[in-house]
Amino acid sequence: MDYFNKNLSNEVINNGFILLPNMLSNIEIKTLRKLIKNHFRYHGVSANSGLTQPNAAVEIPELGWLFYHPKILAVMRQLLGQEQIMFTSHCDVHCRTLSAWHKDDGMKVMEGGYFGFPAYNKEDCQVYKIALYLQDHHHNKAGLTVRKGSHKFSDINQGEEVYLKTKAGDIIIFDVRLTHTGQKDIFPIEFLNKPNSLLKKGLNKIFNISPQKSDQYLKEIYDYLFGDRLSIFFTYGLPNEYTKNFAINNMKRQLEQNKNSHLFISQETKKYFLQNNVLLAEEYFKQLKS
Ligand SMILES: O=C(O)CCC(=O)C(=O)O
Ligand SMILES: [Fe+2]
Repeated sequence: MDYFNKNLSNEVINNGFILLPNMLSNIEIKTLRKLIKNHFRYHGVSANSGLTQPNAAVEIPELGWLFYHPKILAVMRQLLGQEQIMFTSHCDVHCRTLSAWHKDDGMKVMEGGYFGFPAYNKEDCQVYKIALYLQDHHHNKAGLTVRKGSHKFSDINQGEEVYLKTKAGDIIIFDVRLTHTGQKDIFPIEFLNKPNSLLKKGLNKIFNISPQKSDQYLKEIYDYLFGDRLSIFFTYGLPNEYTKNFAINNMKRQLEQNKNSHLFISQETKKYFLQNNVLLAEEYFKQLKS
């Protein structure tokens, strides 16, 4: 099934990422927005000036269909070059969060990162994350910016910066070792950054409002005017030791953030994964049981 992009694997192996337009329909995006907004009314953990739900494949069972969506599975199989692929159970959902340059290989989270060691030059290390933004980002800088080719080295300052102009329904697939960032500035529109910093200085001088407090107010105003910035990140890989280690160690991080021990996806989602011939890294999570 080659209907996406003939050079998919080459592009991801060389650059570390690819943008695939129109993977989800408007109705699917609308359904996801509703589900996630509702979820964050009562759940989620505070992170990066917004809310995050780590381990969302377990914590939000209604998301199940997204992980075995036929288009997503087909593109992952094409990328990995084989029928057998593994779902890692990693899924973070974000609402109104800000970000900074980082990699998702866990090197800043635990000793040796999720792979157990720096795996930047390992060819069999093929663990790929899907980024799905639930609104357009082609007219602002609140989507994903990546450093091209940076999955091959540890220095997060290395690699040409590329902003990915996504529309709701597009996906980005990227190597978890790739350096990337989401929205860095409260106003993700370049020409507003200068007036914003002048405004903050003024508020500080006249009303003695700290830059942190005014950042918080300004962000609330921006979010109110432009709507909640929602995104879903989830990860698959080749069924091998790299993917298993990534899944186990990343699950430790997710549980720590959630302060619980909810390890397994629902029976219903598991059934559909198995029907779709997807291997589950959760088979190796028994060792995480406390
Ligand atoms: O906030 C974003 O858009 C990026 C999030 C991200 O990089 C992550 O969840 O690892
Ligand atoms: Fe990330």
